[in-house]
Amino acid sequence: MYNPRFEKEAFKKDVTNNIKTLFRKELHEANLQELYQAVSYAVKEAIIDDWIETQKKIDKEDPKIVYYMSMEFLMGRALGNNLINMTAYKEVKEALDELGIDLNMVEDQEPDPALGNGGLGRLAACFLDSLATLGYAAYGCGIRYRYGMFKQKIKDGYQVEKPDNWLKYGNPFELRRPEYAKEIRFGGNIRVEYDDTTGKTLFKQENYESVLAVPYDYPIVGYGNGQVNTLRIWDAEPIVDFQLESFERGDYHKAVEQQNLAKTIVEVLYPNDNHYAGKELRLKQQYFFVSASLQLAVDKYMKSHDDIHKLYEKATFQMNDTHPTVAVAELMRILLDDYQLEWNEAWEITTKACAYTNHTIMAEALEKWPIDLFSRLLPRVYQIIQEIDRRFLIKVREMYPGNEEKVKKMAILRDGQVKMAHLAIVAGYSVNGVARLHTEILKKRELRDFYEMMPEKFNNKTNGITQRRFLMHGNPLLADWVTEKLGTKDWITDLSLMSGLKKYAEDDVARAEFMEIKFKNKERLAKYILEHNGIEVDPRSIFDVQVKRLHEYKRQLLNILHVMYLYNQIKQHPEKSFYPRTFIFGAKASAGYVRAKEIIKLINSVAEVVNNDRSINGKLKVVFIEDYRVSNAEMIFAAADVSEQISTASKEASGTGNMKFMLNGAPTLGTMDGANVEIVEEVGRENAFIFGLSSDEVMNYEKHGGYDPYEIYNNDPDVRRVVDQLVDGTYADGDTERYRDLYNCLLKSTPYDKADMYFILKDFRSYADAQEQVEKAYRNKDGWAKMALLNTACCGKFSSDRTIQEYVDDIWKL
Ligand code: NBG
Repeated sequence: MYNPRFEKEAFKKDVTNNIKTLFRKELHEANLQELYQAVSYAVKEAIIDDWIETQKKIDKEDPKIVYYMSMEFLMGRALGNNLINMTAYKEVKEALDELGIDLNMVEDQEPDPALGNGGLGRLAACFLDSLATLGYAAYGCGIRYRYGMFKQKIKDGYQVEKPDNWLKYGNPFELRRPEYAKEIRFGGNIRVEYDDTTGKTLFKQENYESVLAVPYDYPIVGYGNGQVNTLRIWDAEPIVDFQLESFERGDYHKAVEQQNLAKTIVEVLYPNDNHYAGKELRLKQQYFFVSASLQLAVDKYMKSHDDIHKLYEKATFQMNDTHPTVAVAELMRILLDDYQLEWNEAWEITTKACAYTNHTIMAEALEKWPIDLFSRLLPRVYQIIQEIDRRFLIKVREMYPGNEEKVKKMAILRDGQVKMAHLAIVAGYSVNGVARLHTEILKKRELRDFYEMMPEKFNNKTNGITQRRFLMHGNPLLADWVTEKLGTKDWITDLSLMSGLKKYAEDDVARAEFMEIKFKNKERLAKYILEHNGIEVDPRSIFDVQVKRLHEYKRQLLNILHVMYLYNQIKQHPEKSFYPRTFIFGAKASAGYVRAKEIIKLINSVAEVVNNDRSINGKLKVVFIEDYRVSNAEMIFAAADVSEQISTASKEASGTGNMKFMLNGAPTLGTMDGANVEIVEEVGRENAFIFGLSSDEVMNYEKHGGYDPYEIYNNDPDVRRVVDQLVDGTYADGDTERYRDLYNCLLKSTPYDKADMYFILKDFRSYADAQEQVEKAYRNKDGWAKMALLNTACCGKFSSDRTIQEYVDDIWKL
């Protein structure tokens, strides 16, 4: 794709000019941050033309538009990615080289836009990349948080959270769009009025507070196709400027209130992954961006169409988990109150325009808002939900006469709560899970009643990831190798072509090249670890990696207990040969999640002891990488030998990190959970290390009240030893209480939780066995190279391009 703006001389001139106009400096006086800004503005200029063209094309062709509604977009850095997708990375790198500027160092100046927690937010970002690359018209709709995911520091082994002021230097890629601002109203009361002339009943909100939602647009560049879509995220501003004028009018109080509401509403991303905290401000955030996005979408539609009844032919709203599901009631409100439609008309449009994706079966993640809070904050929306519920329950009773159990289980409003998932399913035209196993569990268990009543709505869309960021950008050496071996770059937009690499698994030279690339990536990571952790790790050791949010169900505790076990083994049997291993962790714990933070401390304590024990000759190293985020993730995936995907079976809806490791040639060590099942199906069981209870076994134990961990503790001396080491002071400078809670949660039931509810001790032995298999396999250089290479070769299914095409074909029908 040719773009004259990227011609070397032109680009160099642009950058030099930008330094001048932005900073009143000459090039050689600019610091790295200033260079980053200057380069980014130059790239933005190149994007803008395509952005305008894309809008024109959309206006002309009038396609159906996807609105991907999400509280989170974990975008990661934009500069490098935009260059790659504009197919200008190499040219720009060279141009900057000629100016004596290192593009990598410039890229490192960009703060990671971290407007998301983990997999759910990153999936949204991958989807936007794929939508643009496949040439579909799509908007991401979200919130422009002032502070994104906190920055993690490790102090004395403990996590400390620091605010992420990502907008400190401004964002060169964003565009403020005040002309699209919308008013959003909260609270007050609803006055019902009868309009004599039209014969309609009107619902007027009074005594409300309101804020102005102002959108910022970010370009989403498709790969090599000139398509530039938009991520539209909303900022809040006070409606009345906090000015003397209102002070004089006696509105001082109101002006202050509005100022405060505007300031707080978009202040910060809630740092909970897979966990619902029920905070009022969070509900405000949800309604705020949903209402603004819907109002604008309807406006846009009405600008070029006259029949609101056909809205669903041109717009579809995909709700990313329950977080934006207030959308169905808000769309109803707009249609009923602003467009004066009858209920049935509004309902037909809504139920043909909204679709819902479920991302978890973790009970604590399900959003259920207390009715008193909900109705106070959103009085009109609540009335509408009451009516949706009333009509729905009539249907339930029709279908299951006399079965009040069903009514209880399926109601949207029940037990003083608004059940958002139920609302989404009742009003959505599609309900999908994110991996085959997850969707089956939804159908058979969690959402069974809904599935039985409306099976046609349910479908699976196995997650995917973008190879543009996670191979091309994160692992350029391997990307070039793939291109050379396949003799084409087409895999960049068609990952199924990777299967063409399979034949190289039998080729000595290719295998050696593949492992040489892995080694270089391990050296790159080792350098990063030395710089950031002060720990020296040997790139020849096995890099065994678990990076993801910290959560009990993801079982980082199982991993570290196993490291403790290995350490015991090495100490007990110094004569036995042991292949050197580096265990690498990276994880943020939600700020209020005490046990998760204890696990981080434990990992760091074990690291401290193990890394400083000279008697083991560096055979074992443990590294906790601080502030795990998209930018360092790219480097970590590229360097991994082993991908730890060890969640308790049935708990991880899909996982997407698992796919990024696979793409980069790291075999999975995991349970049969989430998308691991499909990964194993693609690569073959012999090219993965599978262990542990199956999801059926886990769910069966759960049904019967759990299992007795003492049985294992009493019979397996290795397990007993590591569990006891939690409370004998080994990893706590003699303090026997520091990890008492972790000890207790493994062994003792409480009125709230079963003992070892994540089956850590139950799975320990089979995990240790699988780890032994890993070591054995790694010793066989050829065998390992083949396995690693086959993982890369078999990852074709896991491109988000494939996932998005399935959404397009089966759900959105674009
Ligand atoms: C997460 C799941 C992951 C899944 C991502 C993306 C939530 C609520 N769910 O397993 O835990 O990969 O969603 O679908 O964050």
